[in-house]
Amino acid sequence: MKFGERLKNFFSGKSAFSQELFDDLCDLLIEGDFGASQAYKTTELLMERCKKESASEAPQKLAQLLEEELLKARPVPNPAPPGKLCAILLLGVNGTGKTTTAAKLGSFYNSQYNKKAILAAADTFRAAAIDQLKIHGEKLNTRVIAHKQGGDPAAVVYDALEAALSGGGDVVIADTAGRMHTKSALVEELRKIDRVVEAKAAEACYLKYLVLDATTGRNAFAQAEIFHGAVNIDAVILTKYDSTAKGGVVFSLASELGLPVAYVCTGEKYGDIEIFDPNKFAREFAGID
Ligand SMILES: Nc1nc2c(ncn2[C@@H]2O[C@H](COP(=O)(O)OP(=O)(O)OP(=O)(O)O)[C@@H](O)[C@H]2O)c(=O)[nH]1
Ligand SMILES: [Mg+2]
Repeated sequence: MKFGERLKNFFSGKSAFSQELFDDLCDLLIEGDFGASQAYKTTELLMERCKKESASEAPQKLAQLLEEELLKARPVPNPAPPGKLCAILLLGVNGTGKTTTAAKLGSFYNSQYNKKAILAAADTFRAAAIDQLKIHGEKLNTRVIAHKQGGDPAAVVYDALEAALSGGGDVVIADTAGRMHTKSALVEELRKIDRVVEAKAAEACYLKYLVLDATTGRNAFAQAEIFHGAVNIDAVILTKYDSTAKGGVVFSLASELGLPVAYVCTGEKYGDIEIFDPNKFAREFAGID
């Protein structure tokens, strides 16, 4: 059952508003991956509103409130300004869906933005990572720039940018490693890639997306804090929002870190990616519609 169904059932089973109802709602929001402080804050706000306004409209009010939380995030930067080279880094811990998302984005940029993609295999850490990206490249008929396993990821990104700048493509999408020997090594590596892009493609539209697995709940928020602290993230891509994911983490990413969601992925196929719609998401989460 999608989380929205649960909120919908919760509201439809209530006829009067009581302290107990708000306590239960708060618990439910926490269960929905809201995070405790965010859940308390939202419940308080909702209580205030219900006092002032017609209580029978409360479910709609909740959707409105959630929508407002989402709109607190910085706006998502234009992902594909016409005539400009785009450089995209996909970051995130292992298994969140970076490699799959790199392929999906390559195909998306091609079909939706009319930009030709080059995929950069900057995850040189894991043995199969390079081949995994190459297979996607073959299926999508998209060029993949790769070095050997254990190579310097920043050099891979450099070569991919070089290829794009010399006319080979309009967007470089770099898959990065989700894991290193130590966390500080990973952060250093990401910062180095960051410096290469800044230097090599200063004019480019440069976007760093953090790929988060929606099924990991509050853990995703902790990952966002770490990555955002290490290299400023522009926006989040939420993957695996297709099974039992609750999605509440999106609201605290917005209100506590100011991070917007750019895309949502809902499956393993190349077409399973769409631009995030905050209004639709808030309404679904709140069980409205
Ligand atoms: N259901 C579903 N599965 C997904 C989605 N995105 C990725 N996956 C699956 O999640 C698994 C991990 O995906 P990868 O793209 O390899 O993840 P990664 O972040 O590159 O992993 P590492 O390279 O190990 O760090 C694969 O089995 C993908 O098919 C999604 O949106 N929905
Ligand atoms: Mg990968």
